[in-house]
Amino acid sequence: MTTSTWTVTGMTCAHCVKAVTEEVAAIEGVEDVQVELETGTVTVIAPTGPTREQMAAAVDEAGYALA
Ligand SMILES: [Cu+2]
Repeated sequence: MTTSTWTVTGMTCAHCVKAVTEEVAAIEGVEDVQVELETGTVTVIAPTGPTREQMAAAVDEAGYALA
């Protein structure tokens, strides 16, 4: 398993956290997602990856931006 951390900008509430969590969790292979609202930190656990492209697409889909 690989743990990667990312920063997402624009999240302001629990709804934002839920939206980002759901989109990132839908990336192929992702096993766990932890989103910290205060810092915008998104921790992803997966066998490999995800790639920056996958993360950017998922975060964009949720309506936010990958830093
Ligand atoms: Cu929100």
